[in-house]
Amino acid sequence: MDIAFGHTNMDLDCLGSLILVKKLYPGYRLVKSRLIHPAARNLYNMYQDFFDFMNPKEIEEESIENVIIVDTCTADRVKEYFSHIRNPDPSILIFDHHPTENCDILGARLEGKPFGANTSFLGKMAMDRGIPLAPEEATIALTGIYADTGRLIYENVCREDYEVAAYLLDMGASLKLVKSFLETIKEEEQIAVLHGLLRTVTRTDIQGHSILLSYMELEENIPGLAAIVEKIMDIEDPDAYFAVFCIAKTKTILLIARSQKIRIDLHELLSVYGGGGHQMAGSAKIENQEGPVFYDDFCSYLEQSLTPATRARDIMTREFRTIREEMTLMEASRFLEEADLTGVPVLNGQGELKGFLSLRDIMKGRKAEQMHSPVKAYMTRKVIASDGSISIREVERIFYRNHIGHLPIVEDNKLVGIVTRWDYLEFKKRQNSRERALKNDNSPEVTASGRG
Ligand SMILES: [Mn+2]
Repeated sequence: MDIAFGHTNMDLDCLGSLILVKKLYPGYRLVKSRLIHPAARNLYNMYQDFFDFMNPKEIEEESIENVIIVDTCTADRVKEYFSHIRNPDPSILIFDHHPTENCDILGARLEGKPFGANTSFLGKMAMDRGIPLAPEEATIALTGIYADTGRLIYENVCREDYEVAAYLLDMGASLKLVKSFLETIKEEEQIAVLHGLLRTVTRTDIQGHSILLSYMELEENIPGLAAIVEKIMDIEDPDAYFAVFCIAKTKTILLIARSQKIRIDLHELLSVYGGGGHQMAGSAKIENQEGPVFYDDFCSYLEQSLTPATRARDIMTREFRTIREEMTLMEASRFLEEADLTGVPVLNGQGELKGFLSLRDIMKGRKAEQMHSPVKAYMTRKVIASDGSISIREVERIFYRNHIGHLPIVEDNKLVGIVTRWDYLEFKKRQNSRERALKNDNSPEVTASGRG
């Protein structure tokens, strides 16, 4: 017999992947996990007939020849199945979208693709082979993609996620149903935790990053904590959020983290705690530690381990033009035109920043027929300036709040640079291409033969 399964505590991406395995490898029977992730329960209940799952116990009597594993390459997450496989040496094929360098499944052939969802990986294969899907199957698969990509908006999203989503829509996937399966925060206890976290979460600046931290003690683990953490991420929009839950009943600490920045690599950060996940989403389970002690330790660990954020001084233009306050508006106007600028900082004889003159200010002088007046009569005196240590996020906030496009950077009373809208946009562009390059570097197209 040939079988396929995903990780323990099957989630929506797991189910999406499995429904496609059934199409791609029709001879394989699907085996269900003892645990189904709370977020996946409704979909599972609705569509169980489409999966036609076997229980792990039922495979005990069978001789298993081929095994397909989806959405994990960690032995620990599939041990519940292997304990029922009598055959000591089945051939194993893995399809996984997680960073696959840590594959520890004995003798497996590993196919890795860094797509946002694992379902996209199998969906791409089905699409390329022109395999038709029933609308229900397409709905299941699309739910898996939406779940793992935050509805196609997380940083992990690739072109392929979109392509496969389009293919699934063509196959009749229902967005209405997908949406209903994605509503994860419904239970009263989840809403209570959400409110509790919103009350207690703190925002701190660590190495220039805006970080959310929370600590909460729970009597027992409740389903869907990750969904609650993501909800708070949406509301608060930090660079990263680390939520520590101390579960009294099992005496374990659960750390759930989400990041929006490639510089805050959760996969790497949480590996110290034996945790795992992606760069942008990770979790760890910590045993035998006092909650408050762990929380304090973890906060100082973050202080030491986070790569510093980019600062205003890293992106500012150091070569900039200035004018003197005694210059006439006429001269200033010509100067701006020649230099092709829309505004310029104004300095006094000591080189101190005294104001900012924009085209708009010159217009006012022109209307009043005062072009021979000195710049200082028309310049904006209340210049919004900053020192170079502020984060890019703060630069952004200053631009938006004050409707300005130039931010002079002043240090020791001297103008040392200017951050313009252009500098900011260029930075965002570079950041995006760096993230893409990094993602492509990591594309784990390997055939691992790890033993474990
Ligand atoms: Mn997944």
